[in-house]
Amino acid sequence: GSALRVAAVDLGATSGRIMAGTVSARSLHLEEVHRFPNGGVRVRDGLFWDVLGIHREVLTGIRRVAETGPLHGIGIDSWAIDYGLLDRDGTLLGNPYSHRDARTDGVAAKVAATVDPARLYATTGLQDLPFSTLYQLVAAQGTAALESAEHLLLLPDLLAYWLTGTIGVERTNASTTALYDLTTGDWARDLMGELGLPWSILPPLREPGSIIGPVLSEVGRHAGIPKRVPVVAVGSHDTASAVVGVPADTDRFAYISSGTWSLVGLELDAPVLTEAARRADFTNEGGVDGTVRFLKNVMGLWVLSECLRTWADQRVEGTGLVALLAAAEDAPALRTVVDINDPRLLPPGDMPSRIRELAAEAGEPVPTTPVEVTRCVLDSLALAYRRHLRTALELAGREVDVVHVVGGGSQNHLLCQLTADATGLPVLAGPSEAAALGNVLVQARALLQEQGSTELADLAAMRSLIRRTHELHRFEPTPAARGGADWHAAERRVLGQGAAS
Ligand code: LFR
Repeated sequence: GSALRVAAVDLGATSGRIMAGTVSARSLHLEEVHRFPNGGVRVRDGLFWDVLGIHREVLTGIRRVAETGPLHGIGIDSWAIDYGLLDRDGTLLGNPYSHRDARTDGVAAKVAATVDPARLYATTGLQDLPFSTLYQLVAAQGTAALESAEHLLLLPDLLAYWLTGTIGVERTNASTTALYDLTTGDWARDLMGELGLPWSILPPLREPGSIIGPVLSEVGRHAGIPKRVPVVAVGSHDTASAVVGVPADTDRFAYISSGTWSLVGLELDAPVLTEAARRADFTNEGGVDGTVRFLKNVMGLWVLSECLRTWADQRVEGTGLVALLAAAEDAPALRTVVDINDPRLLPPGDMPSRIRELAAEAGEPVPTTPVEVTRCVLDSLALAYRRHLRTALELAGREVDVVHVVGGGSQNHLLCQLTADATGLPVLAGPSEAAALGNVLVQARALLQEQGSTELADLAAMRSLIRRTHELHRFEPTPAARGGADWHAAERRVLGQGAAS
């Protein structure tokens, strides 16, 4: 058949991108038509998303796709967990909070007093992140907004609602909220009821790959988007789309979706809900086509980007990313390692100081220069990948031959090399726009199905098309790192730091 051309909206915590994706049986091409900065907006003591601004940028991007060629579909993915509330008129009740806002501090412990954490894990299968949607709703209890709410929408669903007028929550993203029961495949209404949360605000679930509906004509007219373009539910959790975009050619692979967060894990057919998995605090999120994303959230390049922001604010010389990475490559390896998942690294703010505090507290040499801090962050990330990947394999009873690194972090060659060294496995890096590719491919399959075509029938077919059309970088463990003795010793140091999470 002829090529399909769709708009993939891929929203990250630090930037949003709208891509034109063109797909045929033998070709897959992405063109970035619009990119805009994103970030939390502080209002008094709250940290919010500028969701109307995001909506405007999304419309601009979609219009640009339409202006430069045909437009057959629109798909939206974003970071998970955060949500907006609608009142009974369908009006947004205040700005969505960022999950990095402090209102959830202490909430997890409060909930644990009511709901046994073992039961919470058996129901949701999720790593106990302090900012889950569940904990955010508990923090919002008693607020006028929650009391007036008729509908809860996750961010991609809110944006899709503004395009189509249709209310629903896509399943992969629902699975990240801790409001979703992965054993029944439905919302965890009982759990919400026990916590006194209004479960009736949870909308119908929708499947990745289903058609949400056409763009409303008045929306299209104002925004310059052609009539009746279908909005398609993709894996609306960006990590679900990124895992679709992992160009694996076997099932013996692990992945790291490397962006603001690093999501480190495996694709499985069934969740791992053992007591060992709970103690290791591993996540079972829902993937496209019924797969399970068995993974660990690692603090990710957030730590480095907050360092860069701090140095830029303080006008520290020589702290551009390229220069820092080049210098960090020559800096002594594994000199300072910290527990990169320490919850104190979660909020925005002066990150280099917090890294120094963690190092001092752990009795590690305190990194002083930006280069030393950068090297410490990258070594500590690679060390976390090593440990969590090994744990994932043990818990799932699996073996792998390769680690696929996708997302923006796949362009960080030093981190990729350290990852190969730390894990002792070859790293295949790229594509950096895996989430947008996964978004495009799931849309394309849905639109092809409408035409009666069975092209791109499964994940293997989608991944094979990515492999044929995108170049990957290969990183082998360096001979000096073979055997992993240095990494093993460094890991002992971090684990000795106490509550390594
Ligand atoms: C990555 C991501 C992670 C999720 C975190 C917060 O962008 O979606 O998967 O845990 O952001 O939503």
